[in-house]
This record gives sequence, C-alpha cells and structure tokens, in this order.
Amino acid sequence: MVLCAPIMKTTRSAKLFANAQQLIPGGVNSPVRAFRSVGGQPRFIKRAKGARLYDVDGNTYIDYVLSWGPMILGHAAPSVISTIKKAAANGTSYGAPTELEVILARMIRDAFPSMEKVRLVSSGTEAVMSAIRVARGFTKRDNILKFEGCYHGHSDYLLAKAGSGLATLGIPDSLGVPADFAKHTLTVPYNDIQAVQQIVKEQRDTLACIILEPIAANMGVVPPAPDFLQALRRLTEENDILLIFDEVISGFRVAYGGAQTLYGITPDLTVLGKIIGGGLPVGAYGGRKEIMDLIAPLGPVYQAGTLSGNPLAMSAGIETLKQLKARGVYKKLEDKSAALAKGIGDAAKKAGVPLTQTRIGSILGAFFTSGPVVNWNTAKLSDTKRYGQFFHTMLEQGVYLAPSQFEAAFLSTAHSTRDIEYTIKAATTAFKKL
Ligand code: KE4
Repeated sequence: MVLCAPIMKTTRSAKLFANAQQLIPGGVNSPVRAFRSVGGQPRFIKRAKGARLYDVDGNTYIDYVLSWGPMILGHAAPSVISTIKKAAANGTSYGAPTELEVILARMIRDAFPSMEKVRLVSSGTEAVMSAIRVARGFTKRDNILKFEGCYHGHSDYLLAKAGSGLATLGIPDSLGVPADFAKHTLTVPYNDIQAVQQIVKEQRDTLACIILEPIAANMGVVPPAPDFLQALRRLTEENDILLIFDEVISGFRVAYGGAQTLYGITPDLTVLGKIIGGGLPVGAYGGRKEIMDLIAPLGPVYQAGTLSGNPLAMSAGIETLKQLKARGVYKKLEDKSAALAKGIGDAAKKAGVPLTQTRIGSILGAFFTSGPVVNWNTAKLSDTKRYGQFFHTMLEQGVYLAPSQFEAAFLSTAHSTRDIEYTIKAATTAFKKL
C-alpha cells in the first residue's frame, strides 16, 4: 500500500452496487453499509484475512470496522475457521439441544457471573427484545427508560425518541412503529443521572427497566461519566427497577467480563452478541435466575428461535472466547489501541484540526468537534462533512473506517504495529487535506 494512493478502481463495486439496488433496499442488508452519511461508493468485499479486507476490485484495506465488532481475533482466524469447518461437517442445524450450547452458556456465565442463566438467540436485536420482555414480565410494569444516542437493535419500542418534555413518553423514531408501542419508552440524555432521578421519582411504579450501553458506541464512542453507572445501579436497586446492560459491543471487547467487570457493576440482566458468535449470527441475554426462570418453557414469558444456539455459531463463539482467555490478549489490545489513539491525536493537533477523542480499550472514537462529547446532544455537534472527507482520504489510502461519524473503530489481535504506524501516517495525510 502506498500513502496518498491514486484514486482507487471501484468499477466492480459500482456495478455490483447498481445490481444490488435493483434487488435489495438501498443495495444493502443493513443501512449504514450504504455509505449514505459519508457519500461515495460502498466497497463490495470479496474476502478478509487478519486485519485486512480485500474488495472485488482488488483493493486492500486495513479494517477498523471488523464487522462492527465481532472480529476481535481478526478475520478468518485459523483456529476459528477450522472449528467451523469441523462443526459444519457434522451438520449445520438440528433444532435440538447440543453440548455446544451448554459449553458456551457456561463460558459466558463464568465470564459474566451476573448472568446466572443465559438464553442464546441469533442477533443482538433479538436478545435485547427478549431481555426487555422478561423484565416487563418479572416486574409487571410496561415502561422502559433508555438513553438518547444508545442503540439497542431495531425492535419497535426501541426505535423511539424523547417526547416533547423530558419525562414525556416516547414517540416513534421510525415509520411503521405505532405510537402505542413507542409511548412506553422514556428517553433521557446519556450520563445525566439527575434526569434519571427525576423520571424515577415521577414514574417509578411504571418502570420495568433501565437499559443502556455501559460504554455508548452508537453515537460515536461516549464513555460513562465517573460514577454514572454506580449511581444508576444504586437508584435502580432502591426503586426495584431492573438494570439492563446492553454489552453487545462491550462484552468480551473491553475485558473478558465486559464493561460490568471493568466498572465493577452487577446489572440484573445483560445482553451480548457479536464477539460470542465469532462472526456468525448470535445474541445472548441472561441474568438473575429468578428472572430468567420466567422464560418458556419454564415460565410464562415466551421466546423462541429456529436457529437459537446454532452449532456453527456456538463452535465459532467457543473458539473465539478460548482464544481471548489467553494471557495478555487484552493488554496487547490496550497497548496497540493507545498507540493508535495517540498517533491520531498528535496528527490532528499538528494539522490544527479540532478532534475530540474517546476510547475504552480497543473501542475508539473521534469526533470532529472541539468537544467535550458526553451525550448525543454534544456528539451531534460534530462536523459530519469533515468526517466524510477524512473517511474518504483514509479509504483511498487503504484504511477502512466506519462510514459514519456516529460509530466506533475497533482493533483486533491481528492488527500489527506496522498497521498502526501506517494508519497514523495515512491520518496525517488526511488531516492535512481537510
Ligand atoms: P444486531 O441485531 O445488529 O446483532 O445487534 C443490535 C445491537 C444491539 N446493541 C448494541 C449496543 C449494538 O451496537 C447493536 C448493533 N450494532 C450495530 C453497529 N453499531 C450493528 C451494525 C448495523 O446495524 O449494521
């Protein structure tokens, strides 16, 4: 790869994108992939290996999206691939219990002791939806509280935004979501414990749960303010409201035991996804036994799934977690991520570009604003046009970042020091061009 490479060839991607748009809404199976917030031609990926993506036009990229988080060991990690191949030779789905589900459930519970019982499903959305249903069933209350800028998948009532006043019930944030569904969702600014206290005071008897990303990574990366999580835990405990940690991104990413281990908080329910499937479709939710035992077939809260606990996804997840248990994995990820963040920050400063950086372990954020960024209201002040320019200059130099200012960058164990050095050089060029 060369810095300031000539404009890349993207003819095959363009042709495929034109075809895709005839068949698939927006030409993609998940909106952010369409590059709409950064413009330009989405790259159709042919294969991936380690820290690299290879597109259909023969271009190579150092990948910091990592399939939005799952590929913490890098793409096509040899032991994961051989595990999947072996599992596939035994069949791909049985619709019956397997030992693999028991093994993964035990590994999850060992890493997350708060998850006394675990249910495996096929996506983060499904896991969040189910966790909220069991929270409502357990408390016999209908309302939920979430935070602006946190994303928890696309179930109807989580596509709700704050109503007019702070304590008003939510209004739909997507066409097709009935007002009746959204109205049970209250929304407050992230990191605003006073706003939560206010709502709990007014609505405590209607609130089933409070759900949040303990490290917000869907508005860009916004860490929890000091003591925010602890205060939230105290408040929910005092008012018999369930606390749900959505660790679909942070789980096994920021520590083997996720954000709840990092911050020493015990939520009532936890949602996982991404890394625990090693890149195959997966989600999981779990928590206190007395809550989880309400779930069918044991109890009256229904949840089911054809491919729940799929043997290939279980095998890939088990192997991925085995690799992550190896000594020093998270320290290496931390050191590489710190070096990358420092290099990017120094390059921005040298170029006189205002940049607010955030990072927890190998989840990195950078807002094109002078900051500070503590919630959605401050995150959305970022210069998204400038982010788009930066994104494209990096892409042309073979560095693949998230095609949106409001996502995260991830590192894997496959990213080398040379990759980090190259990325910093590419960023130096990109900042100068802004
Ligand atoms: P999935 O249904 O996409 O597996 O998970 C939904 C979800 C739940 N909770 C959190 C904290 C999440 O970040 C996600 C999904 N993350 C996005 C990226 N920010 C997935 C990428 C996409 O939507 O294409």
